Amino acid sequence: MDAAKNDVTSKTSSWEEQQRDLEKDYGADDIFRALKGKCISADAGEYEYELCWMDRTSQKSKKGHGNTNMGNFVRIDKEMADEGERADGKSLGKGERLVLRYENGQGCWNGPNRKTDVWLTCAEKDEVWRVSESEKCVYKMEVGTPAACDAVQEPGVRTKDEL
Ligand code: MAN
Repeated sequence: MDAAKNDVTSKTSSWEEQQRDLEKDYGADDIFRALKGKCISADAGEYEYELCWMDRTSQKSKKGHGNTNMGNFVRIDKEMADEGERADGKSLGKGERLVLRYENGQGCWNGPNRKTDVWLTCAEKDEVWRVSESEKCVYKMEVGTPAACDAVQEPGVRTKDEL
């Protein structure tokens, strides 16, 4: 009897977890659901920065000073990018872009909890292009990904409002 009860309890909680997951915003056509659980990273100076899709961003010290949470995924927004071209082609460019918000990361000494805006631009492969810290503990990641491609934004192709 107990075994049967335990089975019902665990199935109920797994069902509830899946219900909550279905209510999360995974973007148009649920495109980010496929990326959930995957991580990509980039080397920058003292740190290695990591983006785990729909999960968290983090900063790992190369000198072994540990791993700092830079925010947990909260929602998908859209914002206008207005950036010049770059020789390597890895620019946010101009036009509407998806921005993934990661908030409430590890507290910053004398400052806010760390947070990250992850700006996406259509590209052929998932790659963290650049990471910057605009103010203390407020980070911006620029990321290329096929998940941001649609009819108006194809890799390497200028859209009308970019011309
Ligand atoms: C660490 C890093 C930096 C941050 C400082 C704030 O060194 O997370 O990015 O600016 O802490 O004290």
